[in-house]
Amino acid sequence: MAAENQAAVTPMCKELREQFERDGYLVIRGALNESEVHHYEQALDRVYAEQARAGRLSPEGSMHKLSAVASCPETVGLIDHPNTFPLVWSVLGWNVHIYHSHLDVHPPIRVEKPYRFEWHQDGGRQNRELESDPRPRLSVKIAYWLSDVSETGRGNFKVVPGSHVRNWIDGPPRRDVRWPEPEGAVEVCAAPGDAVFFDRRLWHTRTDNYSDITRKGIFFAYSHRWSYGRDENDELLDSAACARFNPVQRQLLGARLASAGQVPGDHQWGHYPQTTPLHVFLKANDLLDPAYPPLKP
Ligand SMILES: O=C(O)CCC(=O)C(=O)O
Repeated sequence: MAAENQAAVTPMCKELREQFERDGYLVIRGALNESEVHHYEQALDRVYAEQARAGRLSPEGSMHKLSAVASCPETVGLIDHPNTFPLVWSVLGWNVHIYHSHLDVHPPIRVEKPYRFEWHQDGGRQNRELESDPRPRLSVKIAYWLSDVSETGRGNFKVVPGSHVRNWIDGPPRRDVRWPEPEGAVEVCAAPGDAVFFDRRLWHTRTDNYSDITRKGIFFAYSHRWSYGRDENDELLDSAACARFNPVQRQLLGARLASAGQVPGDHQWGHYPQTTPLHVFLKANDLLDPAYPPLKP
């Protein structure tokens, strides 16, 4: 699936940008076709079976495995998928990487779980350590759905539309204290192959899956290369598999791009656009945009 220069040449259109700025998320219907869904689902099932054999599932049998491509190299084609990746560079620009990713499998829950308030914005301490209101976006995330969450109650992703510009939502004094759902919260419904693209500041939560369908999804969070990655890809980047990835994919996975005599940190900071594969690709396709600072030539 990892075709050379897979990144597509269609930037986010004005209407989608307005919708994204208003709601904090977009649903991309049919981002993956049927055979892609099959391919990625099989790969995810393989990792799930390995984790099950190794006794690494949660008590209720779920998997939340970090570093998606390192854990499952077959998923590499998702990271610069032509139907979704243009949304990432349209918003964040070319100096990006994947800082956090996960493979998720959530089988039906048979015994009711204790209540826990799980609403959050992504980024952990970013939400304490940044002082502005609203806090800056910093990252965006794509969720690919491989199971059918087209009806509510199947462990759907739940969001408060428009909440990405609010630093705070009302919540309980402790996470185990039952609390009303935030006003306006909706479960996002998606068919297999749909993707959800969201701003990390969007208040969101996973819901418990009490349906009969195992919930399966793969998540990739993108941020700028000057922010520290949470994924662990060192072994992957040294592996034979990585040699088959295209240059943009290697950039996204955190490959060292500095050449002899260059300070690696300077490269991460974006000092060398001419050897940053996504910049090279966007420039070659005339996709740099003087009107949008992250994409200024
Ligand atoms: O799994 C979900 O539906 C939500 C995932 C989530 O909370 C996250 O990606 O930060």
